[in-house]
Amino acid sequence: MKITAARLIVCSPDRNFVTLKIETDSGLYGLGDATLNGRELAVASYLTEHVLPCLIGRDPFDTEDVWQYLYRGAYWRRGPVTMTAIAAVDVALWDIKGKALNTPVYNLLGGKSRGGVMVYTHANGRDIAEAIDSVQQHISEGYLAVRAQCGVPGVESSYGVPKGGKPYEPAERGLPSESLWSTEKYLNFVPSLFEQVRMAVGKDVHLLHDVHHRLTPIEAARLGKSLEPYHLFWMEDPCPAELQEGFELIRRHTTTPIATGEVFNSVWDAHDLIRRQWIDYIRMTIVHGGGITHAKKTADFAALYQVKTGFHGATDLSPVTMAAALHLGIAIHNFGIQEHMAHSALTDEVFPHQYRFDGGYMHPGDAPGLGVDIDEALAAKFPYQRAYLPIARKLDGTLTDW
Ligand code: CS2
Ligand code: MG
Repeated sequence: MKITAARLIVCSPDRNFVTLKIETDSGLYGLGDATLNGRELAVASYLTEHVLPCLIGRDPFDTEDVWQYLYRGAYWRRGPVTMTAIAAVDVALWDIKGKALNTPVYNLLGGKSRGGVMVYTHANGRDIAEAIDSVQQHISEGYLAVRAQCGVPGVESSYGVPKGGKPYEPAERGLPSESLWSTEKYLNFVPSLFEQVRMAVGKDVHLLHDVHHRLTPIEAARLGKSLEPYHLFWMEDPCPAELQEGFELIRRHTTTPIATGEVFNSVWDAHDLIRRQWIDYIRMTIVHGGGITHAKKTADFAALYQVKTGFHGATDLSPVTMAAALHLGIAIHNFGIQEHMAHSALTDEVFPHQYRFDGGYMHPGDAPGLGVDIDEALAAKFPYQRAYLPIARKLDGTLTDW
């Protein structure tokens, strides 16, 4: 089998997506997600100008060699744009491979290790009462695990809390918005949030929280200690992770489990975090982490150190990534949990898929390949619109991590 064509479908059904379609001389095609929130066209250009011409004539079954060709052959290595581009090619080739062998991709990754993939979803509120209502709403939908985010009294806007009652969507059209942040107010507030949420939902529901890179290691240690009575499933992205050894300081002070890595794009970003067991869950996901090929290698490396997966799964990762993550998640032994921030109905219409939610778990479905498609005619009705993630400043104006 040979690759005969490779092209991008850039669309914006409620938010921007970049999708790679690779076609073959057998008539089979595969899809890959190339979406990098706020930098979508950088990846589109990298693929169109520098990658796709090199694919024509190659055998789509050669996923390992194509991956190495795109990784080592570029000379310049790693980074979110490069690794998202490589991921899109890799996932499309796995999709083709599954279709050609008439089997779901999970059967090529070890088969099913579990009946379904436990997922968590996002709950939020402008205040604690609203946040509790949102958590309880998702529990009533069948979720066994819920992330809780809340407005912080005295802080203009907090990460993860939508404005104007709309569903939370981090990227905003137009130029980057600016929000103010107060670590002190946040650290003084969050323990009361989880004291009241835990009291409202009882001990069995898995509760998660995303700090979103905003603390120093000692501040994260303080937060982790203060949350121990509420036994969170994890405290996510407690601080920026360029300084991997900063997590050792957090680890020294608290037993609250730690997850990080959604902004990572190769195993090297997490090498020390994993082998020192400074984290409990690795979040680097398929679309930004080099595809199924590299995500599986990273998961297998993490398994050696008792670190589980907790892949990123926000709405800015397309249903193609959701499908791929579920195929990998149902197969690997050290699966932890999968984020599932449900896409909009329009997005689901553009990307018809087999995966389904049932009683707190998701299943990728048994269609050959990934079990996801794209309705190109419908996608064409929603052209790309530049959008940015917000930026954040401290109360004194200092730029900080959003
Ligand atoms: C968040 C994301 O889902 C998460 O854990 O960190 O919403 C993140 O802010 C966006 O994916 C960034 O594009
Ligand atoms: Mg996050």
